[in-house]
Amino acid sequence: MSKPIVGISGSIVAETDAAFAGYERAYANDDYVDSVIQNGGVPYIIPVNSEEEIIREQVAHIDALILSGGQDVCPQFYGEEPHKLLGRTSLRRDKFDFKLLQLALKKDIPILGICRGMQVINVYFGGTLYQDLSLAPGSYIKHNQVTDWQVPSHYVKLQKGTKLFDIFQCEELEVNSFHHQVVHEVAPSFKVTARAKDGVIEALESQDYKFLLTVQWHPEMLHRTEKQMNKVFARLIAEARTNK
Ligand SMILES: [Mn+2]
Repeated sequence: MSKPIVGISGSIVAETDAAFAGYERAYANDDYVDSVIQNGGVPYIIPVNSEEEIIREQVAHIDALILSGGQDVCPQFYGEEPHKLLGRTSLRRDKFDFKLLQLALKKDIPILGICRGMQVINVYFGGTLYQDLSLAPGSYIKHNQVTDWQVPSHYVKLQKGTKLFDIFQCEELEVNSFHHQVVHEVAPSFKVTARAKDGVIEALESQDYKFLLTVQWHPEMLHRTEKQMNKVFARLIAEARTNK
């Protein structure tokens, strides 16, 4: 049986090396690629572009989608002015991610949103974000860890009776944390599936779509050191296989 093709939303990085300073490169972090391979899928990085017809063709070729991490979502998409603590945004990438998501939903393939990907999905479905953690009442945990990325730093509590709980089969999970924004209002038709101990929302899932899950942490960065993190990729790929 052929392996499912897992699309990974790409990003753009401007080269800092002097000879090509500012030169744009299309990329995705290699950990997404390896997480897909280690769990039985075939990874394809989907480059950012603004052509709807091209994005439609890109989606036509994938069996599952990972919306990857990255910049803050432009607050205009949830009706807010940019707060002074807003981080770097990319309007080009927002537009691409929204179109990619729209077309992937139409095809009804399994989707996993990671970090920025979770925020993109929440905003797409009508939710909002705190533009910075300091604006989230009660938050006291460091969610932007300055330790190694493959080391977990805080706990999340999983909600029973959710797909996420079904995947991990435990009530508490140690995760890494590289975000300074968090979900504020949860999009209608989504439910919270995990929270940090300070109440910060760490995972969501759709109640309408068959498999539309989001996590605020980075399971791909942990997949070698914290073996259970592979489970979320394994499930995404298993869903893609039954969908094929
Ligand atoms: Mn966190």
